[in-house]
Amino acid sequence: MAVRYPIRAVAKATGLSLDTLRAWERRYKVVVPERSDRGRQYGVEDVDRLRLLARLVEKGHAIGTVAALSNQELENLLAPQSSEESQDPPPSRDLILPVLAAIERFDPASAADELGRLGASLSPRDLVYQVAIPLMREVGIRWHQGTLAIAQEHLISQMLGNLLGTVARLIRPSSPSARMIFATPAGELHEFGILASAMLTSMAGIEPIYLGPDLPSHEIAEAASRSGARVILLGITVIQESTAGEVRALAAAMPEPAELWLGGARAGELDLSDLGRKTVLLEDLPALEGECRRWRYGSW
Ligand code: B12
Repeated sequence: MAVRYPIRAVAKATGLSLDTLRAWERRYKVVVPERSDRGRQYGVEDVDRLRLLARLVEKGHAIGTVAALSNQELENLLAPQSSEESQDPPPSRDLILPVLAAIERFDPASAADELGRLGASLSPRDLVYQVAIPLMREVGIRWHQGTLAIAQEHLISQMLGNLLGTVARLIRPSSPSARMIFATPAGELHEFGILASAMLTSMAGIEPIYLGPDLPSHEIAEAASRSGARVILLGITVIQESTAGEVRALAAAMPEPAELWLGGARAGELDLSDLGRKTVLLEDLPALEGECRRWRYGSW
């Protein structure tokens, strides 16, 4: 079944307001979504096209002049002039500084307001790459320097977790083609990698079933059986005595034909050679996005 997204999810994924989306469709027929009793239903290709248009308009092109171009022509217009520009823009510290300042002065309400503002104005992908990752990195540095207390780290972890969770729910596709379980093994508390992963896969039309951190293998396997998930994705940031055993037990207990995907700073240290399962080791988050594209254009 083709993946379909409701208009709110498309607004979130493209950064366009509901009014702009409706106006562009009415005036310029930029995309023609299907209609159902749940309202407009957009395909993945509609979302891709709207993202291209949104980026061009942000760069100063008038929608009236680009609306009729093919996707290839839109991509050509966006093509970087130099190879340096072809990378994602480096995260701007300006975005996260107000959040950090509020946390430093123990002002959770302002920090939550700032994060909420960023969540509302950025695309989910930018929220991951431009806010969540740099923010937690900076928190880590300050925590190690002793300028941020553990309580402040917990505060920001909690807020960021809530924000990413809310956005992941908002952009959940209305008719996903597959389900994926997100968890960390028992003893692993670092959860931002799997939260970020859940957001990125949601944008590829996969329904995330987010179980969260620190789960025994039999619970994860049971959830996969009952939900019919095609992939179990585990985040591994620290290696503990139990980690390899938990992964092994999960591989033995999980249902056929589900795949086991692993990512995170220490995942590469596990021996995955004889798990008797299809396993995918993800180098980083862009690699996960690549695997999701394999899913999107492949034959799952
Ligand atoms: C927040 C944090 C915590 C929080 C976690 C809260 C939460 N809800 O997640 C708490 C306080 C619980 C915690 C506890 C501990 N932590 Co800690 N923690 C961090 C911190 C500050 C940020 C980690 C983070 O979330 N970053 C944001 C994520 C998105 O980025 P990332 O982890 O760098 O991951 C990148 C990639 O690896 C990849 N990725 C990550 N996960 C995944 C998953 C998939 C599927 C994919 C595809 C990619 C991917 O994407 C990210 C972007 O590139 C880091 C320091 C730092 N600056 O990184 C230490 C750090 C990760 N912690 C560390 C340690 C040692 C611990 C503790 C053992 C206690 C301690 N001595 O401090 C405990 C262990 C807890 C446990 N049993 O799991 C070490 C790990 C060293 C190591 N790799 O062995 C670090 C690096 C700090 C350090 N330099 O010592 N921690």
